[in-house]
Amino acid sequence: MLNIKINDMPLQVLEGTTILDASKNVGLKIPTLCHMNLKDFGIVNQSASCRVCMVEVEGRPALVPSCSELCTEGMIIRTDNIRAISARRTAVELLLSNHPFDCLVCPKNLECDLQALAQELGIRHIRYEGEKLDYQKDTSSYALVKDPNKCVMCRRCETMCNTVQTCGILSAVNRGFDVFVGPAFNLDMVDTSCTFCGQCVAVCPTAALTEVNNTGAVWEALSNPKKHVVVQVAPAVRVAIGEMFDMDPGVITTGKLVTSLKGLHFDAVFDTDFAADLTIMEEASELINRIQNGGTLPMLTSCCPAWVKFFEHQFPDMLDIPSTCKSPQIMMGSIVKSYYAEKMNLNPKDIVVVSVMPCLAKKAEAARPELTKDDHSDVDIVITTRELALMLKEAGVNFAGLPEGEFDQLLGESTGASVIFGTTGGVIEAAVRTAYDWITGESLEKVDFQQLRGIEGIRSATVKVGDMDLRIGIAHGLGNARKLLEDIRDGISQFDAIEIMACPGGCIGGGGQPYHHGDMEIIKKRQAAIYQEDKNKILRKSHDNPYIKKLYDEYLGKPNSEKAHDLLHTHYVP
Ligand code: HC0
Ligand code: SF4
Repeated sequence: MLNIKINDMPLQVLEGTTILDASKNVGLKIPTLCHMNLKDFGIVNQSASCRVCMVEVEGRPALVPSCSELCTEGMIIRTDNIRAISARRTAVELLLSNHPFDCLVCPKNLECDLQALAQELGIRHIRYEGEKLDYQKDTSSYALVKDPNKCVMCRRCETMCNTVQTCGILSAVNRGFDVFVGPAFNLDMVDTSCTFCGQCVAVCPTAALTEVNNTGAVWEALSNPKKHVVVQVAPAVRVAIGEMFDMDPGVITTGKLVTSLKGLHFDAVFDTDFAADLTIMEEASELINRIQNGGTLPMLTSCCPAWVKFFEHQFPDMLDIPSTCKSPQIMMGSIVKSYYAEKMNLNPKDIVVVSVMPCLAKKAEAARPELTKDDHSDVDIVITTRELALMLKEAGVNFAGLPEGEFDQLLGESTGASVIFGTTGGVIEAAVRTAYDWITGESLEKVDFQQLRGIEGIRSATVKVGDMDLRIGIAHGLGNARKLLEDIRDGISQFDAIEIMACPGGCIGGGGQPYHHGDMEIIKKRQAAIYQEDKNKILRKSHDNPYIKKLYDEYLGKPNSEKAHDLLHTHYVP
């Protein structure tokens, strides 16, 4: 233990503690900008580049950045004197000196960490206003927009992309005044091996990285009387959107969400969870088929589009391992434009499928040519949780006060198995619930598989299914996924089935969710809410969903039938 003093307060701290953490532990707030410490996921950005967290240490001629400076025995620290406060103000003013002043129309208005700091530090004019950068925005992708003029070189995105996701897309381009973070040679994002996971967007403190905003396209579709506009909502949206309306993290808002969408006048409000049940029917059948007929094992889940992009780019030699199932969002689009269109006597070309997703990669997924049939896409427009919240705010909806609504049938019923898709470990748990019943011919009583749950980056468990030991691997975060896949390729790990989700925590931590501003408790609360929603359901196995049975009886035949393959499966491209 070390003995230190902060602002005259004597303290004991463990060796290795930064001044910032020591201060935080006793309730002292030091402002930060570049700093990021997502402890539960082992994610730390300690570039100390912004100089916003400067403090005074007795005996040191210069101020020190509290985020990277470790406490030492006898250290005497002041976080609150005028010298430290002035230095912070100067650091922020220098950042603002070349920052665009378009806060009113900026996509991060009221969500921007730099704006919040300027407010917190009482900055009312910029003493050093100077030359501005004038780079083109990169709008090359379906998923994200990069505006180098708003980059403050905090390097948070770089840490997420390179250290956590191991994608290696983002690093410093140019030097001195001209510097910003972007891909090598300032390539367009679409020409890189970006997975569009959106984790860089999730942690960017300004609007240097934001999602492509598709809300205009949704408003336009809704106002076109010739279009039948259907909306679907992903599992993780319902446990997060409330945060945008001052509700506590982890509040389940499924019914309010449905009511809000009906209020926007969608012609039908469907649940991606229904399609998640459908995915399990196809995926569990594929797994059993591979196990019983000597097919390729392990089978990897394929519903996370950033993960799909990642393995296409990084493991082109292993493209026979992933399941061929389309993701639930795409399965829903495909079924809407076939089964539902037939039932409703609609021309698929007149239907617009809108998805509300916690994810940016879902925007890019919907545009994949492999997911286009007879000249129409399965899904037409994807908006994030944040974008839907903004639409509802535009419409003046009092979300927290809305009554509970019910999804529309035929594609609105779901089981607990599908809700847990939204968290790491959930897809594979859902698959096990169905595979167990199908392999053993018995009905599984205890459907909670605690051994598959948790937040560690890589997990493994063996589940007894009849006489068989089903070996399961789980990873979330692409760096963890890379490690798991390399171990499989090198023969170090052997599994039958593997679930991978690109975002830390799974979809609950997706790049399109309300900003968590580094508070991991929020992700944990969303996860707890997902499991609670599962518990609240009467039906908790996908194959028990009566509308899924009806879909197979009336239209698809059996899982993995020719028709099911045509509509619900895909292929991957290196
Ligand atoms: Fe997910 Fe999904 S669970 S990827 O995280 O599988 O985005 O929520 O919608 O498609 O269902 C995201 C969330 C989905 C899909 C589902 C899967
Ligand atoms: Fe990297 Fe993901 Fe951002 Fe692409 S979207 S630059 S892969 S963090």
